Amino acid sequence: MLLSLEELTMEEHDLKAVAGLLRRAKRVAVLTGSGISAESGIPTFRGKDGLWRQFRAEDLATPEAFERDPALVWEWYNWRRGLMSKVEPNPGHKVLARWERHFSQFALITQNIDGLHRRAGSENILELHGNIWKLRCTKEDTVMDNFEYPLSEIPPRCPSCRALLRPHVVWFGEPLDSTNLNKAFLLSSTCEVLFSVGTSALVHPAASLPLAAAESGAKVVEINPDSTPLTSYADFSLRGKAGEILPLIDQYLMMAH
Ligand code: BV8
Repeated sequence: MLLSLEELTMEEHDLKAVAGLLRRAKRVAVLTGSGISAESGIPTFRGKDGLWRQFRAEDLATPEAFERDPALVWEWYNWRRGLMSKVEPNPGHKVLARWERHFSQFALITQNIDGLHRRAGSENILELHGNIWKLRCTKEDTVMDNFEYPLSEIPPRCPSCRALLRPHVVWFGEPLDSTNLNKAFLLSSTCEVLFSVGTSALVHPAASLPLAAAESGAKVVEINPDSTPLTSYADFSLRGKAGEILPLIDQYLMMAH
């Protein structure tokens, strides 16, 4: 998409203004959604390629779907694991990993379960919706790492009690871990700048975090090629791809140092 000179100037002005905010900030929070992994090659939920066979995420990422047909749900997660095991973190993930070491207080809060932030070098990550590389016993509630792809058994069973294992993720209709959620709201309400990157801002309660930041007086920066319900609340709405915009902001930020 070619920007006109005027749009480019405006865009550059916003990028420099955001870098200026960051230069003065000590407490920065970032909320990411599936859009930050799009340039790595992972389809977003609501984009044109968000379908799997004829299903939508909302059809499969539910306890009812798992109850009804655990093998089908596991085939979807196994397919997604296959995708995620073949892709790499992109420049957007890598900038956020660097910012974790650059700012004195930096919070990375993600809705994504793909593990790409950790592979990019981020260490302190709040995974609000869990992680596709962890399984949980449906009987004992024990959580175990499992990086195996493809899974040797579908649906996988607990090595100790043989009960069904489920993905250690939060499905629609399931509550988020309250400790994680409370921490995410505290970090969002006490930061000076909050970025909302690659999320359609439709899934709650994560979508309320940027609003909590705005209400607490933080500056909110949205990075998304499209507008979202958050756009009208954001101080800056940078229309573009996370893998391109985050490195540009980072360049302006580093120029001043
Ligand atoms: C709960 C894990 C309560 C699983 C996920 C009506 C109104 C409000 C809320 C509800 C409602 N009806 C139901 C609800 C609640 C529901 C909800 O919000 N539903 C939505 C659909 C309306 N929420 C829940 O059920 C939550 N739990 O509320 O519990 C409760 C309390 C007590 C007791 C019992 C229950 C649980 C929600 C968690 C669901 N799990 N994932 C898995 O992944 O398999 S959500 C799933 O969606 C992913 O985590 C994903 O990250 C997340 C959000 O979607 P996005 O990340 O935003 O992805 P999306 O495709 O939508 O958007 C991508 C964006 O990126 C787009 O804007 C696009 O333009 C942009 N983009 C594209 N390319 C790029 C880009 N941006 C930047 N760069 C690019 N290159």
